Amino acid sequence: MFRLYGFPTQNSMKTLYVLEESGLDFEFVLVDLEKGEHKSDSFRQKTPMGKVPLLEHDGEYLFESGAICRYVGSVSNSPLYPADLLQRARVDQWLDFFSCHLGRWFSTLFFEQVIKPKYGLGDPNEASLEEATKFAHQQLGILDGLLQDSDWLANDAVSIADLFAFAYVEQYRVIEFSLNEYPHVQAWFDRIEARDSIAKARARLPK
Ligand SMILES: N[C@@H](CCC(=O)N[C@@H](CS)C(=O)NCC(=O)O)C(=O)O
Repeated sequence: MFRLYGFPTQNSMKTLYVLEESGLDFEFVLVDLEKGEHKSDSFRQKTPMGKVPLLEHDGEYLFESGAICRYVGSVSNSPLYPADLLQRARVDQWLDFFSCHLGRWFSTLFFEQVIKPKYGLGDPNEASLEEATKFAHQQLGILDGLLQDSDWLANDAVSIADLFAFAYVEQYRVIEFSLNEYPHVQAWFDRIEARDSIAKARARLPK
């Protein structure tokens, strides 16, 4: 039995998309961060840091979105996370790249432009915005070149890396960011968004 505890922001969305695409049977449990549900004793007993996403599998708990995506790909024996070690490492390299670099810049922009004003956390930090914008454009330019020759990030096949990265990049819609300069990134994004798993995952979220 798989149960995913999450909230509709990028870290949970990565895992929700991967679970849905893997075809595993699972339940989605909303942990409403706005109501502080992640701070409850019952949630803290499941996960020490009190963060989402959290995966429950047969009474065991796993936190960290990257670890959850890799685990789901492994236990489902899915081609989304290839068994071949080099191919698997090529998927891993994109997970790590998005966590440490391009996804991080999108998350910074989201935090500064959406989260801070929404929750009264102060003015956007201009230096952070400038740094994130500069590196996001630099890295998107390189990614656009790579996606000119391939439909997917790794091994010429859709993988957990594409779904993971998609959850970061989709934040462009709510921040002041355009993908117009990156037609191959936009085409890759549209290709993922057209998959049934994305619609099914989104349908599990509260309206
Ligand atoms: N590195 C973690 C980040 C998890 C995380 O920061 N989750 C946020 C929501 S996107 C959270 O639970 N925030 C509530 C809190 O930190 O109190 C992952 O990738 O899973």
